[in-house]
Amino acid sequence: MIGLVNKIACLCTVALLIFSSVQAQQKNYTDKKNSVSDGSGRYKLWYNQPAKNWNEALPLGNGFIGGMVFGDAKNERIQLNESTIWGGGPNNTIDSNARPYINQVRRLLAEKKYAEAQELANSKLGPKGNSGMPYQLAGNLYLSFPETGTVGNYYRDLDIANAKATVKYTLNGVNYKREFFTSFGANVFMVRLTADKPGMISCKLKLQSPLKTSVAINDEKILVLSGQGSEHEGQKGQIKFNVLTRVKNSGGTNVADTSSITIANADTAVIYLSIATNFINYHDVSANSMLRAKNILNKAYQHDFDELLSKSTRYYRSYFDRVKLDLGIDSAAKQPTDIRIQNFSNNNDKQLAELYFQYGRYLLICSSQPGSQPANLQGIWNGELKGPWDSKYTININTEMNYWPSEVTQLAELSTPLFNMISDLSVTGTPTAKIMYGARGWALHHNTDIWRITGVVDGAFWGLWPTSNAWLCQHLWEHYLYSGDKKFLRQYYPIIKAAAEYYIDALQKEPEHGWLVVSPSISPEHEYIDGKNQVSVTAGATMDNQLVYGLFTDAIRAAAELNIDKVFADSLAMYRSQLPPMQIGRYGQLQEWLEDLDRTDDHHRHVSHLYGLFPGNQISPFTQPQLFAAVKNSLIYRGDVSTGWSMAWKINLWARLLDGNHAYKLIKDQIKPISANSGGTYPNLFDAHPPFQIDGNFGCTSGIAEMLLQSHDGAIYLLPALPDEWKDGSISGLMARGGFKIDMKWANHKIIKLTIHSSLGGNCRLRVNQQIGSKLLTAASGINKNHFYQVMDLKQPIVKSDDKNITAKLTKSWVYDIQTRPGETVIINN
Ligand code: FUC
Repeated sequence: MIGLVNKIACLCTVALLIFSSVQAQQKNYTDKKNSVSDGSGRYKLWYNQPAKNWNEALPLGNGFIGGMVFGDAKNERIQLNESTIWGGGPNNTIDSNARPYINQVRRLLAEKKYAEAQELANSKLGPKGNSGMPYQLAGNLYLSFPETGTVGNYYRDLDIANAKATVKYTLNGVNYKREFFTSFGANVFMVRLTADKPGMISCKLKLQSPLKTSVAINDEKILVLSGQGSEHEGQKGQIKFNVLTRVKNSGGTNVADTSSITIANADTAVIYLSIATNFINYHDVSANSMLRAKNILNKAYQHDFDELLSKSTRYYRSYFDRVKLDLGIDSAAKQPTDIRIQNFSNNNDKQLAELYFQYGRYLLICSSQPGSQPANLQGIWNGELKGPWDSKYTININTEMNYWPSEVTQLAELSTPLFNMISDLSVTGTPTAKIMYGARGWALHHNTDIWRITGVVDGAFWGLWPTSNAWLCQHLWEHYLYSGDKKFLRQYYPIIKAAAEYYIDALQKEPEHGWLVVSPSISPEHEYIDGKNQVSVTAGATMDNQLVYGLFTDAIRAAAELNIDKVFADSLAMYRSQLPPMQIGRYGQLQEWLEDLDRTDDHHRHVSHLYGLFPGNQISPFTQPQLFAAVKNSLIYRGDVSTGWSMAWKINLWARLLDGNHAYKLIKDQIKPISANSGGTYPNLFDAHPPFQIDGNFGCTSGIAEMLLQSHDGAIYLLPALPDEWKDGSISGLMARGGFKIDMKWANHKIIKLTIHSSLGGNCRLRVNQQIGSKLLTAASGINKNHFYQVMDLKQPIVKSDDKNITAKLTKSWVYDIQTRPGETVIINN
């Protein structure tokens, strides 16, 4: 083994020597080597300096462990995460005294005593000391290097095509290189240190953590950090974890003292690092973390860096390579990433939009893997003991947004952790439904954590929102729509059904119209003005109505797909007919609440009532033109600039409003350094709420996909919202509902080549903004017979606006049908 390591080290040294002589001939090394024009730097984030702070460090991860690489030449820091290191321990937050107060709040809302309802909710229905547990960091791996002198030729990158980070620099005439990756498969964090002269690698390794920890060296010369998650809000810290580090060097020495490892005069050194916890599931923390971490480390240690890297890269690329986007490239792309972010809103750096799109896919692959926890507010990367909003799961938008790109950008397997969490929540939410609401089924509020809590957190003003079960179930149904996987639907149907049962029992009859409404609830985190009071609690918020309408519809359709439960489905249809219709208010807007309370100067970050447009698939420009126009008015009133995730949502919404230029304007608002009044993008391309929140990254990736392809409302709409800036381009591998995979190339806004891969067969109905003269296509007529394209049958809206003719203004489009067989590929050249 050592021989092999030496050989590899020699090869590396030769390669480095060749590399450095080439480097010497190049004046402007970084520009040339990393220019995207030759393709080599297309998927690289790169910089001419180390990270000065966390938001400049570069993220690596494999769904289980994560690392932020800072890249300082003399003092390297890798901040480490493991997805199951959380504060507290198994618990739930169900409020067993809540029910009578919920009933009282319901009565007050029905009597329109809103301020009183709010007061009662605030005093009686808030959390009882526990607002969920924080996701915590494991600690840091520090490498300190003894060299003094001035660092030259500094270069740092993250290659998202290969999930690998690199740091290079010259010091005292030696060219150094550091490589980092998080192994998919072997589950270790890997570092390789090399130099172009022998014997030049010397450094000291230390592990540190702000959590309660101890550090020691064990018999096998392994550096061991043993730690424990924090006690938080009365919950004892029950997570135990271990970080293990072992070095394999060629040449020189590698000596351990009591709390560090010192490498001296090595030719090459490879660092293996594993992290494991005692977490088994939300109610079981009985695993042996040390044993787990040792097994992982020892197994990985039998393999060389390159061997682990090539296996890991192969796995990673099996996801990443599924979608290719090309929007073109220009000279703006020659700059380092931090400079490109600063310039993006002025220079139409098309390739940066492409990089940002792919970065969202990279981040999902690295933070959500089958068997891992779902991506939380920070994905898997959090450098604090108590990150922003505890770095947990906010399920009134943020967690859902994390998974918006997964189906459409062909990463559906990565939703498995979300689906598993929904299964858990359907269990922990059952007593919540029963005890708090006297209902069957399952329910939870606007947050959860690794322990799958389901009670109200952060105060009733924001937290008394019980409709997240419906939104989560939408992801289950959508997975079926994309995949046609009946086995999956059969497995999850009981969870969808139980959520619907919750609403059958919990919906309240609203006195004025007799509509069935969710009460009490809120339009997420927003408030209306009642006299002098700001009030959030309400009955029949538009988003709730849409969510329940969607849930009932999906449950009815799921039962039909599975050919089961007809009686139940019929009863749901009856309840669904009693839900409130959408209402167009006095300003021509879609009302956010049951009463017409919207304000035209309201720029709140949440756009909850627009759920029906996206991701709800309920509002069609073709069959609901009034609603479509009202949504547009609401969005215009809300404005563009906001927090990171809010802008990302608006990209999707403007795409659904078929306005590519406005969607692109939002991309420009998002890909820019943060300012005093808005979110934006950090130098490491992380989305800024601010602070860092990963949802905006995922939301923007999804928004770009929605601009290029949509597959709801009865057809696959190709290039529905193409901005002027992207008049030429191509994309391959985007998914459309019904199991269609689409590749297309366009020039001057017109599709010139289209490839449809049909995995399930059936009618493929296309909508395009151009005529396509292909014998393969016939002009479409009637309803799309493909059952994955059924359109939701909505109630007619109530229009209060004076403008009774409010309607959508649409550009002409053409609709074609093409019959496909399962497994067939159809190519259309135009
Ligand atoms: C919701 C949002 C905030 C933030 C938090 C994590 O509370 O309203 O803006 O995104 O989640």
